[in-house]
Amino acid sequence: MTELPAVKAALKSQRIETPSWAYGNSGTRFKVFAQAGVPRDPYEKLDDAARVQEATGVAPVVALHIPWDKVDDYAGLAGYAAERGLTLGAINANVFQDDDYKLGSVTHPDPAVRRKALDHLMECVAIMDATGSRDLKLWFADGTNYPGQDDIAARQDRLAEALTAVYERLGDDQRMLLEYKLFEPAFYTTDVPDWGTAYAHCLKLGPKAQVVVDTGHHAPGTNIEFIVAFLLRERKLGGFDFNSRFYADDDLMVGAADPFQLFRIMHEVVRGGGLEPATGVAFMLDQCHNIEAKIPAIIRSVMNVQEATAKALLVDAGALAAAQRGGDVLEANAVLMDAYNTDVRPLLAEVRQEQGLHPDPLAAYRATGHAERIVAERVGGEQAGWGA
Ligand code: AOS
Ligand code: ZN
Ligand code: ZN
Repeated sequence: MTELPAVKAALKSQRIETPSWAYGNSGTRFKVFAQAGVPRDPYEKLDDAARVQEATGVAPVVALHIPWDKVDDYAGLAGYAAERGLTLGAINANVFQDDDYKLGSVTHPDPAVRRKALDHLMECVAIMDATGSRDLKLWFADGTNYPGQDDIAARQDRLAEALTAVYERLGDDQRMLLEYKLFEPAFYTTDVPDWGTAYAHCLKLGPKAQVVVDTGHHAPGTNIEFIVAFLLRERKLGGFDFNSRFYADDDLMVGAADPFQLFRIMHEVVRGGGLEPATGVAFMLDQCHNIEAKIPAIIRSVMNVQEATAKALLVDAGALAAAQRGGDVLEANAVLMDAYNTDVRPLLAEVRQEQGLHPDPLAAYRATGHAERIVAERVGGEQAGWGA
């Protein structure tokens, strides 16, 4: 059993990255229901992110999305973030919304389109230089809808060529995080469909190329915690895009659909040393809050990750290892379930109070009146790109 002081220390030092696009009007695939008071620009997104950090104490990093967060002065945006106790996190490239990308971006059959996509990726690295971001997050919607549409292997060659060019552009302290997704928007093949494809490309590229596990990007029933354990062991787990799914890439609040799966994932993270900052695992949210209030939904998501982490930290590693070594199936399972069935809300309330925070982040946020103020002040919130 991890001693309580160590559990508390780990919970206090955990960092969860929130996505800029979750603060704006966004949805996954269909109608985006605009909400009053949403940010009108990246600066107001940071104002809202500061409220999440103020309430939770573990969400000081905000991921950006280009072009949705395009500004003239990225260093200035980083300064604006710093004034609010925030830092800018991963830069998310977007090569999935231009008409030119109908047949793909970096894997497109037309070299001119591939060049356009690569130029965008290089622009994102330049933005990382300005913001001081460590991570470039790459998700490719690239794929095909029909057998015969394009050469599957040739598309892998094109992908490798682009990834290699970006990898060579990265600074010593920068990384590229390659995200996979089983399907959507392509329906027959996706050029980076699974963890194996992402892993193979990252292995060839080198240590600065890592895999992102988006929890909504697998076939139903996939054992995600196995993927996490494997990638951690290979030191190729760059991070997570946390969200929940019932059927596809639903981008719902992480932990809302299957808190047991989130616990099992965090158990492998804890066991594999993934909570140690040195392993560089980024715990990012990647969610869209289409029908629910955005800031409270992000706060709830952060709390859900904290609860799963706390439970994972409470696993009696010694007893578990002994039961496993002894082949005691029921005891080993019982050790894990004991931790999962522990109500960790009192522990987290205590941790927050020790951090000088309100024990209930949602109550703390509600008391600020921020939700009411932004509706009054922000008329005409921007329509974000994703799912708009
Ligand atoms: C898309 O489905 C992926 O989850 C992306 O990671 C994410 O939605 C995108 O990065 C936002 O631009
Ligand atoms: Zn994602
Ligand atoms: Zn996704």
